[in-house]
Amino acid sequence: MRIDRVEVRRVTLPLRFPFETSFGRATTKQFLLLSVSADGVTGHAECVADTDPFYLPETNATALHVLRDFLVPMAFALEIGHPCEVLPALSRVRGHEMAKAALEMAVWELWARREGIPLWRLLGGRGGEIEAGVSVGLQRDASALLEKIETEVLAGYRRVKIKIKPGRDVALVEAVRARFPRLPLMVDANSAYTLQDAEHLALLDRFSLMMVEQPLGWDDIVDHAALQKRLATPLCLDESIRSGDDARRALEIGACRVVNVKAGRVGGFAGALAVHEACRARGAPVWCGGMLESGIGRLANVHLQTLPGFTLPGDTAASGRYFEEDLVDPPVVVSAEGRVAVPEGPGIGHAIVWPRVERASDLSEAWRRP
Ligand code: OSB
Ligand code: MG
Repeated sequence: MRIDRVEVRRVTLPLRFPFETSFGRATTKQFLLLSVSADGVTGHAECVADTDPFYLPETNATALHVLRDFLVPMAFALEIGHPCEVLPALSRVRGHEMAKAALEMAVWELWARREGIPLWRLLGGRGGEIEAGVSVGLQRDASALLEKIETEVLAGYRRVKIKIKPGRDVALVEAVRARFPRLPLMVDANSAYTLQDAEHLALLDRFSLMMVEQPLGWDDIVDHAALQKRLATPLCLDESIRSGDDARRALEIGACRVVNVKAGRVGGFAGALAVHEACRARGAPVWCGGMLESGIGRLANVHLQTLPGFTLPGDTAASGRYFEEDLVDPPVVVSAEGRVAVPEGPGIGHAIVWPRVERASDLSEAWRRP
């Protein structure tokens, strides 16, 4: 297969409420939507880069630049025998995993559509349902946090993750534990601490947390390995894992015991499959993270986490938690039991509502194979 055309749109959706982490506060979600066409079939994928480089170095602007000037021209030159060939073919470009992933994942989606199969089948997963967890941002105070968690638990979510940062950590977790003694609970610091905080972070061991996600440097594994030795609670890495090799190295040195996989952070589905394999081979559980995606990226996450190594609920909330109106029809919904149905239709399996996409887009660019 040769790619004929690639189109990118920049889409902005208002968030239903601000989402605050240790690195910032988001009130809107802006992302690039990639559409890749070959032989009259088009596949779509959402880029997980943001407007700012506060989570990882890429931004929507860098992703657009690297796609336009490097990745798309390289992709036009490929004769693709299977979507898993795309990521290795882009390896001359160093880094820029999010830009690569958007292009790569659109090729997988296109491939599934042209075969008439759901993405999960192409990825080697299974149909049925997945278990949904929810990521709760930093709140005004402990009582606001408890109220928010109450709402999410009543909505059915099977696992709650709360964001922490220095000054807003141990006491908050203590309050949540007192109110929800048996709730599967974890925390995510998005790199807000240093190894100096090891003793303080060890105070979290009292609360039977499932894991502590990315407490230290966004590109670190060595300090995380030192911290893991001083913590009984498993560490989970998010930002630091940008390839299957990163996952292998992190597990080998004991930097974590669990891995958060976001295909968009590891170069796409091939990267996610490699991380999944590295973890499976070492008996480490993986789970699927989220980036406040619209339904397009959210459904890609649903399909990915049907693979057997995904033994823990992911950050895959319902469309309606973040967006008044999502870009897919039907929207992604979470059942009262905290489950999401895995689509059976071709590709991501839900229809994209193009008039909504067009209304939310303020920029588009398209390229044809020369
Ligand atoms: O660290 O997992 C993270 C959102 C934006 C950037 C980073 C993260 C997150 C989340 C939200 O935790 C997960 C979701 O999409 O619900
Ligand atoms: Mg995280």
